[in-house]
Amino acid sequence: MATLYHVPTSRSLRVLWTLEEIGATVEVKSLGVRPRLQEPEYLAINPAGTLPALIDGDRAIYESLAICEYLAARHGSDLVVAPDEPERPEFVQWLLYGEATLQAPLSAIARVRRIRNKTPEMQTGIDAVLADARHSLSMRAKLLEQRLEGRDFLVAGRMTLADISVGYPLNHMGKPDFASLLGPRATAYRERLLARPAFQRAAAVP
Ligand SMILES: N[C@@H](CCC(=O)N[C@@H](CS)C(=O)NCC(=O)O)C(=O)O
Repeated sequence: MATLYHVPTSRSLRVLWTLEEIGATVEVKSLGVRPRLQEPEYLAINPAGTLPALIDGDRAIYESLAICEYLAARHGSDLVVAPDEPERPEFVQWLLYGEATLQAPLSAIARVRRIRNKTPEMQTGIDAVLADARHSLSMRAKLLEQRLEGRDFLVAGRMTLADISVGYPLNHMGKPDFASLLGPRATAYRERLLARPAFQRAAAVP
């Protein structure tokens, strides 16, 4: 059985959510909340020190969405939009949007906030970087708002990995400073995704 390296609220949540949606399981190794970059044991699994990682026999996969795709495709799940379906290009676009476009400024904000308290002398510069990332996030969220007009899901008229991809950053946008950047459709979409029993079960994994 494949092994998933997991930390609650990290991107391994996407993988657990995928597994819950398709009713499949893997062995889950939870690493707690300590920084992985300093743990030689985990660096032997993934030299980059990032989460998640999936080990399946001789195969190691380190990108959360690649892991989701691998597991969903292996189970023949329709969470994957197949190459011969009309909305396959949109599927790939929204799959990548969730990580590369929407999550990127959120990760930048989290990273800069972590160093802010340690470097008070850099306060002005740091505030400028945060404001820039927040502006970027608000612009990027507009694309999502537009896409959701007349749609419950992002592509193919059904729940797919694209929704799981985008659902991950949306989950982190619940606090008022981020929630105010989402339009009404994205807000309702976020609530629908997070209310799914599969998401709830995945988020409860310690
Ligand atoms: N694009 C990668 C990003 C992986 C990533 O940056 N994961 C974060 C946790 S969500 C991480 O491990 N950061 C380094 C650390 O916390 O030590 C993916 O989707 O898996």
